[in-house]
Amino acid sequence: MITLWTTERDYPWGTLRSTHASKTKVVLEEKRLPYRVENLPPGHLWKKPPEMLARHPLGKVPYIDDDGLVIFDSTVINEYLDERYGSPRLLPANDPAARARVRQLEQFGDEALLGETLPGLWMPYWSPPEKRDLERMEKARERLRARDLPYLERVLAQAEPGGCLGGAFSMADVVAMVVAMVLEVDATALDSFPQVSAYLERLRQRPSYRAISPATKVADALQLSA
Ligand SMILES: N[C@@H](CCC(=O)N[C@@H](CS)C(=O)NCC(=O)O)C(=O)O
Repeated sequence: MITLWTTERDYPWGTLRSTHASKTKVVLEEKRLPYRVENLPPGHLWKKPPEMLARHPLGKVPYIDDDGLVIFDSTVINEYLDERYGSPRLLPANDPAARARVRQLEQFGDEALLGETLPGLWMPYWSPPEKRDLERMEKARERLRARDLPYLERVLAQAEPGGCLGGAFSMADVVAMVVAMVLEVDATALDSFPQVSAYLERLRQRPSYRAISPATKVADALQLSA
């Protein structure tokens, strides 16, 4: 059985989850792999206790243990799961150009959105409303509107109508699902980005989204994975 270490917590405004670990949850769900969740308190991400550092040298989440094999970093874990457990494949297996395209979109989501833009919007939700840095949150929304969403809108304009980012559902859509999660909590206005808005809504309809949805409480998500 695979164990996934993550951080999740219920709040009155929705259940919040580690964005990077949510990527791995989506892959586990899409591949219908049985897994159990070790839910670390959010403070562990700063304190970095020895048991975390023993499995991840940077003391970050996610990391997994697959029958004694410990792997860290969401992208590495997800590619491992894809290769180790096969169908449905989330990276095109036989076409290097198609694989590069999906990896490129995944990398954009990882670096630009999960790494740069979204923390400014997402981290404040882990605090009560009166303690949130509203200026920081608005700056993140501005960057979304100025850089990240226009790019996704262009990619979607060239994709199959009503479909995914790179043809069939892939690792590129996995990271976009995490974006869907953050923007759902924030109720970010997407009026200027109709393709992105409809696409994120389609992703929220996938059964795998239930495992990371802000509407799914921590305890209920544990039952999904059992
Ligand atoms: N590249 C890593 C990034 C993981 C990451 O930054 N995780 C956040 C939680 S979403 C974390 O553990 N932050 C604590 C820290 O940066 O020290 C991955 O893809 O797994």
